[in-house]
Amino acid sequence: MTPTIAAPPPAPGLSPARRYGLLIAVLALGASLLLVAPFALLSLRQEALSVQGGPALTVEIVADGMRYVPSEIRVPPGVNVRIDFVNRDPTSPHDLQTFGQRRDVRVIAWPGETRPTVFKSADRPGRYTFLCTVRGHAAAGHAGTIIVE
Ligand SMILES: [Cu+2]
Repeated sequence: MTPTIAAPPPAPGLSPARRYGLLIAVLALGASLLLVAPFALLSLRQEALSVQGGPALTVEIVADGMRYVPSEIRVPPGVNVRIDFVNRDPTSPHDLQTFGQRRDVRVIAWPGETRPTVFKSADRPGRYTFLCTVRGHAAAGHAGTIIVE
Protein backbone atom coordinates (compact mmCIF):
# COMPACT_ATOMS: atom_id res chain seq x y z
CA MET A 1 0.00 0.00 0.00
CA THR A 2 2.96 2.34 -0.25
CA PRO A 3 2.41 4.92 -2.94
CA THR A 4 4.79 4.57 -5.76
CA ILE A 5 6.16 7.48 -7.65
CA ALA A 6 6.62 6.62 -11.23
CA ALA A 7 9.68 8.05 -12.90
CA PRO A 8 8.66 10.35 -15.72
CA PRO A 9 8.96 8.72 -19.07
CA PRO A 10 11.96 9.86 -21.04
CA ALA A 11 11.19 12.90 -23.10
CA PRO A 12 10.67 11.83 -26.66
CA GLY A 13 12.92 13.32 -29.25
CA LEU A 14 15.81 14.22 -26.91
CA SER A 15 18.77 12.03 -27.67
CA PRO A 16 21.33 11.49 -24.88
CA ALA A 17 23.73 13.79 -26.73
CA ARG A 18 21.18 16.59 -26.87
CA ARG A 19 20.35 16.09 -23.22
CA TYR A 20 24.04 16.35 -22.41
CA GLY A 21 24.24 19.59 -24.41
CA LEU A 22 21.24 20.97 -22.54
CA LEU A 23 22.86 20.07 -19.23
CA ILE A 24 26.06 21.89 -20.21
CA ALA A 25 24.03 24.97 -21.19
CA VAL A 26 22.18 25.00 -17.86
CA LEU A 27 25.43 24.58 -15.92
CA ALA A 28 27.07 27.40 -17.89
CA LEU A 29 24.12 29.68 -17.18
CA GLY A 30 24.30 28.82 -13.48
CA ALA A 31 28.04 29.46 -13.38
CA SER A 32 27.70 32.83 -15.09
CA LEU A 33 24.96 33.84 -12.64
CA LEU A 34 27.24 32.87 -9.75
CA LEU A 35 29.99 35.03 -11.22
CA VAL A 36 27.78 38.05 -11.89
CA ALA A 37 25.56 38.00 -8.80
CA PRO A 38 28.23 39.00 -6.24
CA PHE A 39 29.17 42.06 -8.32
CA ALA A 40 25.54 43.07 -8.65
CA LEU A 41 25.10 42.67 -4.90
CA LEU A 42 28.29 44.62 -4.26
CA SER A 43 27.07 47.59 -6.27
CA LEU A 44 23.69 47.45 -4.52
CA ARG A 45 25.50 47.41 -1.19
CA GLN A 46 27.66 50.40 -2.13
CA GLU A 47 24.53 52.25 -3.21
CA ALA A 48 22.93 51.50 0.15
CA LEU A 49 26.05 52.53 2.08
CA SER A 50 26.29 55.84 0.27
CA VAL A 51 22.93 56.89 1.68
CA GLN A 52 23.22 54.87 4.86
CA GLY A 53 20.85 56.06 7.52
CA GLY A 54 19.29 58.52 5.09
CA PRO A 55 20.38 62.13 4.65
CA ALA A 56 21.39 64.12 7.73
CA LEU A 57 19.27 66.97 6.47
CA THR A 58 17.11 67.98 3.55
CA VAL A 59 17.05 71.42 1.98
CA GLU A 60 14.87 72.81 -0.76
CA ILE A 61 16.60 75.03 -3.29
CA VAL A 62 14.49 76.82 -5.84
CA ALA A 63 15.70 78.10 -9.20
CA ASP A 64 13.77 81.34 -9.52
CA GLY A 65 14.93 82.98 -12.73
CA MET A 66 18.68 83.49 -12.50
CA ARG A 67 18.96 82.98 -8.78
CA TYR A 68 18.76 80.22 -6.22
CA VAL A 69 16.50 80.61 -3.21
CA PRO A 70 18.12 80.23 -0.76
CA SER A 71 21.51 81.04 -2.27
CA GLU A 72 23.33 79.86 0.86
CA ILE A 73 22.94 76.62 2.77
CA ARG A 74 24.72 75.55 5.96
CA VAL A 75 25.60 71.91 6.46
CA PRO A 76 27.73 69.84 8.86
CA PRO A 77 30.92 68.27 7.49
CA GLY A 78 30.91 64.80 5.97
CA VAL A 79 27.19 64.11 5.93
CA ASN A 80 24.67 63.21 3.27
CA VAL A 81 22.57 66.21 2.37
CA ARG A 82 19.45 65.86 0.30
CA ILE A 83 18.56 68.71 -2.01
CA ASP A 84 15.09 68.98 -3.44
CA PHE A 85 15.85 71.10 -6.45
CA VAL A 86 12.80 72.97 -7.74
CA ASN A 87 12.73 74.79 -11.07
CA ARG A 88 10.12 77.51 -10.82
CA ASP A 89 11.31 79.25 -13.98
CA PRO A 90 8.76 78.54 -16.74
CA THR A 91 11.16 79.58 -19.48
CA SER A 92 14.35 77.56 -18.99
CA PRO A 93 15.88 74.40 -17.62
CA HIS A 94 18.36 74.93 -14.79
CA ASP A 95 20.75 72.70 -12.97
CA LEU A 96 22.75 72.72 -9.79
CA GLN A 97 26.34 71.53 -9.70
CA THR A 98 28.25 71.30 -6.42
CA PHE A 99 32.03 71.62 -6.13
CA GLY A 100 34.56 70.50 -3.56
CA GLN A 101 32.24 68.18 -1.67
CA ARG A 102 33.12 64.66 -0.64
CA ARG A 103 30.66 63.52 -3.30
CA ASP A 104 29.61 66.18 -5.76
CA VAL A 105 26.37 66.06 -7.67
CA ARG A 106 24.72 67.74 -10.60
CA VAL A 107 20.96 67.78 -10.80
CA ILE A 108 18.91 69.11 -13.69
CA ALA A 109 15.30 70.26 -13.55
CA TRP A 110 13.09 71.31 -16.41
CA PRO A 111 10.50 74.06 -15.96
CA GLY A 112 8.08 73.07 -13.23
CA GLU A 113 10.06 70.02 -12.14
CA THR A 114 11.34 69.10 -8.69
CA ARG A 115 14.36 66.80 -8.66
CA PRO A 116 15.88 65.28 -5.53
CA THR A 117 19.56 64.55 -5.20
CA VAL A 118 21.97 63.67 -2.38
CA PHE A 119 25.50 65.00 -2.04
CA LYS A 120 28.04 64.25 0.66
CA SER A 121 29.40 67.39 2.25
CA ALA A 122 33.09 68.22 2.43
CA ASP A 123 35.09 67.10 5.45
CA ARG A 124 36.73 70.50 5.84
CA PRO A 125 34.68 73.48 6.98
CA GLY A 126 34.60 76.31 4.47
CA ARG A 127 32.64 78.03 1.76
CA TYR A 128 32.01 76.08 -1.42
CA THR A 129 30.34 77.15 -4.62
CA PHE A 130 27.40 75.60 -6.35
CA LEU A 131 26.18 76.93 -9.66
CA CYS A 132 24.07 76.45 -12.74
CA THR A 133 26.01 75.07 -15.70
CA VAL A 134 23.49 76.22 -18.30
CA ARG A 135 25.43 78.47 -20.64
CA GLY A 136 25.66 82.04 -19.35
CA HIS A 137 23.67 81.40 -16.18
CA ALA A 138 26.50 81.35 -13.61
CA ALA A 139 27.91 84.55 -15.14
CA ALA A 140 24.45 86.09 -14.78
CA GLY A 141 24.51 85.26 -11.08
CA HIS A 142 22.99 81.81 -11.02
CA ALA A 143 25.27 80.56 -8.23
CA GLY A 144 25.22 79.93 -4.51
CA THR A 145 27.30 78.86 -1.55
CA ILE A 146 27.47 75.73 0.57
CA ILE A 147 28.84 76.63 3.97
CA VAL A 148 30.31 73.60 5.71
CA GLU A 149 30.44 74.45 9.42
CU1 LIG B 1 20.30 78.39 -14.44
